[in-house]
Amino acid sequence: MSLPKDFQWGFATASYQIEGSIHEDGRGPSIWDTFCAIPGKIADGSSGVVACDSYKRTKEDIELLKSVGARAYRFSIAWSRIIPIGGRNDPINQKGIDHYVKFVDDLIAAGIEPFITLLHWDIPDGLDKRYGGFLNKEEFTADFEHYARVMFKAIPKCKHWITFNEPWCSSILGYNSGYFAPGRTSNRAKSAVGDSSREPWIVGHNLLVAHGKAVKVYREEFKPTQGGEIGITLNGDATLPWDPEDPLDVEACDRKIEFAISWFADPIYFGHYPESMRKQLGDRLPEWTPEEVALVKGSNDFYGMNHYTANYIKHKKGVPPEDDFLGNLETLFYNKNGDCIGPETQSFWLRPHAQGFRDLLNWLSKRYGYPKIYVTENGTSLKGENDMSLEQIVEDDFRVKYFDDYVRAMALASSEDGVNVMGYMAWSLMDNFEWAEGYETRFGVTYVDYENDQKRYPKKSAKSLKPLFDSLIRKE
Ligand code: GBH
Repeated sequence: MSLPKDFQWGFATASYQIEGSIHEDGRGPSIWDTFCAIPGKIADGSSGVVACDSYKRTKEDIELLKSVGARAYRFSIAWSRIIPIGGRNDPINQKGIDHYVKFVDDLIAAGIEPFITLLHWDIPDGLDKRYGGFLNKEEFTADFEHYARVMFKAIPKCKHWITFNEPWCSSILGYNSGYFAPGRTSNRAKSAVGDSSREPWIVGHNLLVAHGKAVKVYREEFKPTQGGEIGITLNGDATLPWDPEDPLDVEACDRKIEFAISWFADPIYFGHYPESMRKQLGDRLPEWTPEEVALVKGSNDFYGMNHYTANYIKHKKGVPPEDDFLGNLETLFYNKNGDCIGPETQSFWLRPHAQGFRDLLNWLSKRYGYPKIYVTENGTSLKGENDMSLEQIVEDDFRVKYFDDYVRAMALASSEDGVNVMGYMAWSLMDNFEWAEGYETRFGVTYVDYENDQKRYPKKSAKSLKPLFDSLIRKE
C-alpha cells in the first residue's frame, strides 16, 4: 500500500473554532457569536470569544505545524474580518485582509502549503439580520461572490481554495434541527422561527449556487494568472446495511449517502439532484434553472472530503415525516447480529470504522468518475479525554491508532483501488471550540490548556503522522 509522490498532508482548523479576538482589528459579529450568546445552545455555555487565541498566535501555530512536519495547512477565513457587515456594498476592512495575507506569506516561508476555506459556517451576522442570510438566494449568492473575489485578489499565493465547508451542516443543523447557528427549526421549544421541512433544502440550493458563482469568478478572473484550483468540501459517513440480506437495507445505504453527499455532489457533477431525494421531497426541493445548472455543473476542480465515522443503516417503512432529512431510515451502531461498528468516543455521533473510509472513497470515485480527492478533515475525539490528567492526555494512543487505521485504509484505496486521493488534512491541529459541544470535546493532536493562557502541548498523535506519511508516500 502506498500514496503518490506529490501527496500533500497536514492539519485543518476553522476560524471561529480557534481564532478568538472577536473584536480585534475591526471584525464584525458572525452568526456564531449571536448563537453562542443564547443560553442553552452550547453544552458548556462557552463561545469562541477566546478559543485558542490563534488570531494572536499565528507565529506559534506555524512553529507547531513545522515541528510536527506538516506540509500543508487548511484554515478558514472569518468573512466578518474582511467585510464586517458582510455585503457587497459594505466597507472592506483592510486590517482583516492584511492579517490573512501575512499569515499565508509566513506559512509559505515555512514551507507549508495553504488550503483556504472561504466559509466554515461563520457567515457575518449582518447578512442574517439584513436579509435572512443563506435563505436569500439573490442577495446571499451575490454577497458571497463579492467576498470570494476580494479574497482571490488579496491572496494570489493561495493555490487551493475551498468555497464552503460542509453545506449539509449549514443547511440541516442550521435550519432543520436547529443544533447549529442560526438555530432555525420547526421545533418551537427550540426556536420561534423556522420551517424544518423547507428551509434546509432552500439553503442547500443557495449554497450550491453561491459556490458556482465563486468558482466562475475564480476560473475567469484569477485562475488563468494564478493557476490554482477550487472546490467544495462535503461531509458524509460510511454506511453498512443493518441486515445485509435485506435488499431494502442495502438500498437505504446508498440513499443515506445520497441525502448527505449527493444532494450537493450530484448537482456539481451531473447538474441535478439525486432521484431518491426528488422522490421523497417533491416540490420542497428547489428546481434548477438552466442558468444555475450552467454555473454549478462541472464546478469542482477537486472533491473535498470530510470523513469521520460509519453507521449501520436500517430502512424505515411508510411515509417519512416532513422534517426527515436522512432518507427514511435509521442510523445505528449495532447491526442485526449485534456487532458493534466501533468503539465509543467523546462525540455521540462518532465511532471509528476505518474500512468505511476505503469503501466511501470507492463509492464516491465510482459515482463521480474518479475525481481528484482531497481529504480535508479526518480525526477523532477520545472518550473522557477532558477529564484526564495532562500526562494521560498526551499519551493519546487511541487517536494514534485512529489515524494509523484511517490513513492506511486511504492508502489501500489509492494504490489498490485506483482512487485518486491526493491530500489529507487531520482534524485538528489543536483542541478547539467544538461548536454546540463547547470545549468539553477535544479533537486536537495538540492539547490546549484553556485555563492557563491557551498553552499548547503536542500529544503523541501530533508526532505520529509524519513517520506514517513518510512510510507511505512513494519517493518516485
Ligand atoms: C466537522 O464536521 C466540522 O467541519 C468541524 O468543524 C468539527 O470540529 C469536526 O467535524 C468535529 O466535529 O447532530 O446528530 O445530526 C464533521 C461532520 C456532521 C459531524 C454533523 C457531526 C452531527 C450529527 N459532522 N454531525 S447530528
